[in-house]
Amino acid sequence: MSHQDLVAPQEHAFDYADLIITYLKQLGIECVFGVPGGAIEPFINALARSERNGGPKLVIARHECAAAFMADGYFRETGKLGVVCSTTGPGATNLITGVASASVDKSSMLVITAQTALPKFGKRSLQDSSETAIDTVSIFRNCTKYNALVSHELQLESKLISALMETYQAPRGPVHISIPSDILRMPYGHDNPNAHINYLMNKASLEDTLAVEQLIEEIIKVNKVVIYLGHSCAGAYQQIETLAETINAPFVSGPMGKRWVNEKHPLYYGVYGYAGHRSARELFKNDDIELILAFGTSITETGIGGLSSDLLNEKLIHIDSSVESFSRSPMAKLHVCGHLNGIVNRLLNKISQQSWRRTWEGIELECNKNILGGYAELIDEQKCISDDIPIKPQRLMGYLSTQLPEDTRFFIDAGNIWAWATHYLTTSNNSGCYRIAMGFGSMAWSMGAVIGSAMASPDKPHVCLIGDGAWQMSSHEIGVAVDNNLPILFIVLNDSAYGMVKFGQRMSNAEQVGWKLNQINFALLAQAQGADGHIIESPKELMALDVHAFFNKNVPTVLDVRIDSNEIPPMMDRVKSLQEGAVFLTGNNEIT
Ligand SMILES: Cc1ncc(C[n+]2csc(CCOP(=O)(O)OP(=O)(O)O)c2C)c(N)n1
Repeated sequence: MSHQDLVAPQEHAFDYADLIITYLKQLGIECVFGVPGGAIEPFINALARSERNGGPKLVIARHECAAAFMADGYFRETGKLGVVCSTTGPGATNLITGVASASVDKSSMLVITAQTALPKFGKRSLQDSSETAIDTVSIFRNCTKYNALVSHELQLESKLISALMETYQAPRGPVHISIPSDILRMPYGHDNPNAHINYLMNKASLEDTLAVEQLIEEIIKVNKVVIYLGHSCAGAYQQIETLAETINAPFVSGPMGKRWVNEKHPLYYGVYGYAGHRSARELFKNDDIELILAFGTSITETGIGGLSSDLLNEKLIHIDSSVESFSRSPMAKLHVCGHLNGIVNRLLNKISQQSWRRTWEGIELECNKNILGGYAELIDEQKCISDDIPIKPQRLMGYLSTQLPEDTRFFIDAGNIWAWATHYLTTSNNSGCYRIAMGFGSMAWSMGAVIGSAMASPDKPHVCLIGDGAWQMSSHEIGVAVDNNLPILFIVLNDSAYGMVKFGQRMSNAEQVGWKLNQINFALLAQAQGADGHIIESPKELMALDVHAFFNKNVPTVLDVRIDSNEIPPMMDRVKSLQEGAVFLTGNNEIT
C-alpha cells in the first residue's frame, strides 16, 4: 500500500478483523497476500490499520491464485505461515489452485475468505457463497486440513486457533476459515486476544520409541545401507549426512528432496525419479543392498515410488514425522514415526557407542565428479559448457550452477525446466533454497512463490526459472515485484512453445497439437511493466551479465533467454507414466 492509502479514516473500535491480525502478529507474520474488494474489505481495512502500527501488511497480488503461491513462497522462506485472503465467490474460487498446490506440497497456509453476510445467506445476493449458492466452504474441503465457516462471532477466535494449530502440525498443509463480512466488522469488546499462541511455533515431537529401537536393531544387523531423502527432510540434512558418512552409506534424493542435500558430497549419487540420474538408478540395481532408509518422503510417483516393489518389500524402512505418509508404503518392513533430527541423533549415539565400521567393499560403486562439481552422472554433460547458439538449456543450468551465489533461492516452474533443473542444476546449498512444487504441478507457481519469498528476505538473491507458457499465465504479477522494489531475477526459457507438451507428444507418438506459442519479446514486455529486461541469445551474452548487479537493484529483471528448443529434456519417465496410467514409475528415464 502507498502512504496516501494509509491515512486513518476515523477512530475505530477493535473488531474481529483486528483480532485475526493480532494473532498473526503474535506469530511474527509480516505480510498477508491477497486481492481486495467486496466482502473482504473489513479485513483489508484492518490490515491498513495494522501496517500503520508496524504490524502485518497487505501485499496486493494481481490474481488470487498468485496470492496463494506467494503465501507458499513466504512459508518456504520463513518456515512460519503463509497467509492469503480473498473476497467471496470468484475471489475464493480463484484461490483454489494455489491452495491445492500448498496442500499437496505440505505448506503451512492460512486461507481467509470472506463470506456473504449472515442475514443474506441464501438470498442470492451478489457473490453469495453460502451453502445454498456457490458454497465456497465445500469447495475448499479437499485441499485443506481444517475448513470451517464461522457462523457466529463467538466462534471466530477458537476456530482461528484450531486452524493455526492444524497448519503448524505435521503433515503441514493449508487451513481455511470463511468469515461473513458482518462478523469481520463486529466489535470484539476489548483490545487484546484471549490467548497467546507463540507456543504453536514449537512443534510437538512425538516419537515412536519402540519403532526407533527396532530401527537400531535392523541397522546393527546389516552392512550395506542406502539412504533416500524426500521432500520433508527440512532441518535434518546435517545429521543424515553424518549418518551416511558414519556408516558409509551412499545417498540419493527425490526431485523435491534435492533441496536438502549437498549435491557436491561424494556419497551423493543424485536424484532418483523424475529426470533423475543414472548413477542413482544403478545404485538401486545393486543386489547387495540390505536396507533402504527413506527419510521424509510420501513415496510419490516422481520419487522413490518408482522403485520396484521387490526392493521396497524386503528392504525399505520408512521414517517420517507424520503417520499419514505411511499409507503409501504398506510394503515397508518398518515404519518409524517421529522428528527426523531426534531419530537420527539416537541412531548416531548408538552407532558411535558401537564404533561400527561399515563397508561396501567388493561392490562397484563408481561415481566420478561431474563437470559441475557434483557426483551425479549427467546425460551429455559437455552441453553444460557448450558455446552453441541458440543456448542449450543444459548450458543455462551450468551457468546457474557455477555463477550464482550459494544462497540463491531458486524457484523452478512446471514445464521442461523441471527436468533441466532436476538433472543439471547443481548446488551445495542444503538449506532448502532450491524450491520446486512437484506435487500438484501447477504452471506459474514459481512466479508467485518467488515474490512471496522475496517479500520475506528481499536482501537474499532470488531467481525464478520459468517457461514462456507459464510466464504468459502469470507475468502480470511482476507488478507486485516492481511495487515492492524486489530485485528478483526472472529467467524465461523462451522456446515459443509449451515445450513439455511438445516433447511429451513426440515421445509418445501422439498427435502434435496445441503446443506452439507465438514469439514474444519478454524483455520489452518487462520494461513496459516497470522492470528491467534483456534478451539473451548466446552463451557469450550470458557470461557477460553482471548477475550480482541485478540483485542490488531496486527493480526486478527479466532475462528472455532464447534457448535451443530442439534439446530433449530428460523426462521419459513422465511420458511412460502418462501412457501406462502407472501408479509407480519404472525408474528408467533414459530416452530410447
Ligand atoms: C495450470 C496448468 N495448466 C496446464 C498444465 C499442463 N502443462 C504442464 S507443462 C506445460 C507446458 C509448459 O510450457 P512452458 O511454460 O512454456 O514451459 P516449457 O515446457 O516450454 O519449458 C503444460 C501446458 C499445468 N501443469 N498446469
